[in-house]
Amino acid sequence: SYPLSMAMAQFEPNYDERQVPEFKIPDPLTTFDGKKITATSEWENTRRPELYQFFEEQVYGKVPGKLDSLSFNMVETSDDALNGKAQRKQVEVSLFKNGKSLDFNILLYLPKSRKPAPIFLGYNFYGNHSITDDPNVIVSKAWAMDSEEFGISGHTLTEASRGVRVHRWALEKIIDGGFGLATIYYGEVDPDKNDFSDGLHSLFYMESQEIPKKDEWGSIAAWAFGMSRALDYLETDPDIDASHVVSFGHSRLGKAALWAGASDTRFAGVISNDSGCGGAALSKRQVGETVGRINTSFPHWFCDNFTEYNENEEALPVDQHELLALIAPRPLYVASAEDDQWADPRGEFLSAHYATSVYDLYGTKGISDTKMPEVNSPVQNTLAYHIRTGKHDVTEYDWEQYIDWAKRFVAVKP
Ligand code: GTR
Repeated sequence: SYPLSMAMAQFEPNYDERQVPEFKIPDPLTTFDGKKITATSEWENTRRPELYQFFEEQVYGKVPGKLDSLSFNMVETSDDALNGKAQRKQVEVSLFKNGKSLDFNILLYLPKSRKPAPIFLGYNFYGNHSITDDPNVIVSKAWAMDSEEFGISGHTLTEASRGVRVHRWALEKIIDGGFGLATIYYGEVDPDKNDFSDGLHSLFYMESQEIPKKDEWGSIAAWAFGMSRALDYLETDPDIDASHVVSFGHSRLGKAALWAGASDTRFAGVISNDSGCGGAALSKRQVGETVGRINTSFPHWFCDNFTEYNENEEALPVDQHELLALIAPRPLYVASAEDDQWADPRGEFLSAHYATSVYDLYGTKGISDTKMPEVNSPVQNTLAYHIRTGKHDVTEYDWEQYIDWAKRFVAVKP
């Protein structure tokens, strides 16, 4: 391979290990001013807060204030879902701030065999009705990304996309495993476009403000905030074991699931499915998608301060393994796919490995090996990792691992 010129490097993704720049992994257990952390109390009182603050102000952006109020409205419910195995609920969550409001809908399936049930909570890309063939699931009226494949045009969801993402949600397996599933259409919380006039952000503007400030939230932080508000609802539902809610997400929504888990310690566990750049993958490796590339393609995902690291990853005093470390010692599963080199599977693996020192500090087990496991050979500890065969997606195989792991590390049956 030929050395790339600096200008080309911005546009040509690198997949060659030999071209990975040399860099020092920032030590999760050394403070920014060089103090060694040796006790969980020091981690919790000193190091974790400074790391959290960095990610908040320089990467995802701060939530500017608190809601005035929120309310929950049970829109629909059935005791006879999934051939009688499950209970279905559709709950509208309304958020109020500065005289404005925003609604989003949680679709819930709960196993009738286990009450209260632990839950996987995760966003979907194309509407709650896309995850199941169940004709009773309400079609969202929110803005959607057009998709020829799924028959979505005019940014409007219709019956045409019912069930188009069934394969990404192993619903029967989840229910049979004794878990519930809660999902939300992410476009109801913040439409995925570079437009800050709509979605959650607009509720929080000071007078005459039109876009978030440089250190204020982008869309990922808004989606994470939405997950926390969904958790507020789950805590009120007696059919749900809200102390065992796992935040789950794929890709951009995996980035949101990680940030939700880092910023809200009520989440009992986190699953990052192929989250890649700005998610589980180390930024400093610059393999596949880079900070400059993601901030250019998706200028609304992160806070504006993050653009200071475009083509400048070496200036980052942190890396994404320290985002993972913010979740410690809670169970965390990082998963990659072999054909998803854009998300840098090796960078996701190493990130889990380098977060392990914080799991060790708590006496929990992470990924101590520096060698990546073979494909389809999960390593499951409190911190777990797998790389499966196949492309950027969520598969039955992924869910089989998540369910097994969650049974062992998150919600152990009495
Ligand atoms: C890609 C993006 C990734 C990932 C992915 C997805 O276009 O570059 O960071 O988020 O989309 O969400 O499927």
